[in-house]
Amino acid sequence: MGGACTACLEAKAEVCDKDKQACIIDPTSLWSIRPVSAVIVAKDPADESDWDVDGSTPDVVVRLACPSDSDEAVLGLSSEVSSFTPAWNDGECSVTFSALMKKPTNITLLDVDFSFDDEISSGSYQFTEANVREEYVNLAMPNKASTLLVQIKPPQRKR
Ligand SMILES: [Ca+2]
Ligand SMILES: [Ca+2]
Repeated sequence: MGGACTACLEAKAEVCDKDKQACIIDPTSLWSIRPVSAVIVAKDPADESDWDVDGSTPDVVVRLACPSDSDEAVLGLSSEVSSFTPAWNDGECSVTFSALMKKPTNITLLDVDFSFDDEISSGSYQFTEANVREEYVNLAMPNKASTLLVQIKPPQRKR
């Protein structure tokens, strides 16, 4: 017995659901949401002005609020990258698969300034199991200011 479960993917944190005789993603498995890269439009769509007064490239940070199994969100903050096509290696937040399926993840892109930061875009995304299986999701952020590629990083394998 258990033939259907022999193909469960350890790399995707799959476990066997014995009742369904199927592989499901372990609800307690810990994934990371990571900003990979973004494409920022040349001008702020709100008023067609440059992101910075001198017309220089925006100084982009990504703020993530991952859902958790409690009411408290888990935050991630990327480093600042000055580019219309910024890319990051940090800024991830961790989330259990069950929390990720139940609640949306909040994402904010900011242009860092001396006084008040410009909000480039901010949105709330309910990721799906299909997103998790595909691992990379390209999000069209609200107000058409940007697109953001995020990675839903599989759990590190225990050794
Ligand atoms: Ca600015
Ligand atoms: Ca700036």
